[in-house]
Amino acid sequence: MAECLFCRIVAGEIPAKQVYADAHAIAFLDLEPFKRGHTLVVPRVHVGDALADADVLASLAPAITATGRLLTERLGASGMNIMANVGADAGQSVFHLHVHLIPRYADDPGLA
Ligand code: DGP
Repeated sequence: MAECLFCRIVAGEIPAKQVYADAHAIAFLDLEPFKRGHTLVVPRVHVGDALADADVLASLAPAITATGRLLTERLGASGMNIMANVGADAGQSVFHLHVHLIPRYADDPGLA
């Protein structure tokens, strides 16, 4: 059994609310959402963060685009923050590359 939390979600060993999947990535709702629909896009292979492997990072692009469009359409978001934390000092808490998609809505308060 994999030790990494997100490897275990990818393997289906830990449940998550999946919103999108393709050959390279899955996207599932964040357990501690910053905004409604806050979603993580995660590669199926284990790499530690967004700077670890350019090919793996690039392989997420279709999933990021598809998931972002899906969230926008389904939730009526009027904007979106797309970001990745790299390293504990930047706020990374799970050390399996993940890209945050945070839908934004008219009149909601800012990130800061
Ligand atoms: P970061 O701080 O950038 O490493 O983001 C990690 C995110 O992962 C954080 O927003 C909360 C989320 N998270 C942590 N554990 C779980 C889990 O077991 N399931 C889900 N769906 N999300 C999780």
